[in-house]
Amino acid sequence: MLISFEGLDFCGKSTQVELLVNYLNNCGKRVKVIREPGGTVISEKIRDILLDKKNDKMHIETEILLFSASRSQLVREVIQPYLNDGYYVITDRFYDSTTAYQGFGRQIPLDFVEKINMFAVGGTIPQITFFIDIPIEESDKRKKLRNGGELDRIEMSQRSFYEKVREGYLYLAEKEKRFRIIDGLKHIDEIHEIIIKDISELEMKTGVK
Ligand code: T5A
Repeated sequence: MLISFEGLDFCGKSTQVELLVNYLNNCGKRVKVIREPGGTVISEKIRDILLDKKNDKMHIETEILLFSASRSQLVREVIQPYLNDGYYVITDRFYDSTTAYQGFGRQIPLDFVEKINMFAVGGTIPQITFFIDIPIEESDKRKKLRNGGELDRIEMSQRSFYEKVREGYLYLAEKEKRFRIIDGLKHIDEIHEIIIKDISELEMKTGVK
C-alpha cells in the first residue's frame, strides 16, 4: 500500500508519519518511509539544489522539472521495488505537492503539471492521501516557534503564494477520491486516531493485510 501525506509547510506531516510508522511496525507490518524531495542519493542532491535559498534565480520551469526529476528517480529506485516486495510505503509529500505548489502556487498550467506528474511517477498512485489542513496563520505560527534553523528557499515565500497552494490542495481534495482532509488544528493524538481508522478501513476494503 502506498500512503502519502500532504499539506502546507509545518502542517504536521512528519509528526504523523512517525506515529503511523510506529503503529504499523507494532502491528508487524513492513514499512518503508520516504520524503520528497529526496529519498535516493540523486534525489537528495536535487533536494539540496531546490531548497538552497542561494538559488533565488531559479525559474519556475526549472523548479518543476527538478521536483519531477527527483521523484522519477525515487519511484523507480525505491517506491516500486518496496511495493513489489509487499511493504507499506509512506511518503511525506508526493506529486500532489507539485500540483499545489507549482500548479497553483506558481501558476504553471494544470494540464502540463498533470502530464509531467504522470510521466514522473509512471502510474504509481497512492491508495490514500492524507491532506493535513491548517490555516496559513497556523503555518506561520509554527514556523516562528521552530527552534532555530533557517528558512529554506520555498519557506521564504509570501503569504499570497501559500494561499494559492492551499487552494490547490482543496481543489485536489474535491477532485481525488483517495484524498482525506484532516483538520490539522486537532490534537496530534486525535489526528493519528483518524489516520489509523482510515487505513484500517481501506485494508478491509482492499483485502490488504
Ligand atoms: N515542494 C515539495 C514543492 O514545492 N513541490 C513539490 O513537488 C514537493 C515535493 C519541502 C518543500 O518543498 C516544497 C514544499 C516544501 O516547502 P521540507 O523541508 O521537506 O520542504 O518541508 P515540509 O515537507 O513542509 O515539512 P516540515 O517539516 O516543514 O513540516 P511538517 O512535516 O508538515 O510538520 P512537522 O510534523 O515537522 O510539524 C511542524 C511543527 O508543528 C508541530 C510539531 O511539533 C512541529 O513543531 N505540530 C503540531 N502542533 C500543534 N498541533 C498539531 N496537531 C501538530 N502537529 C505537529
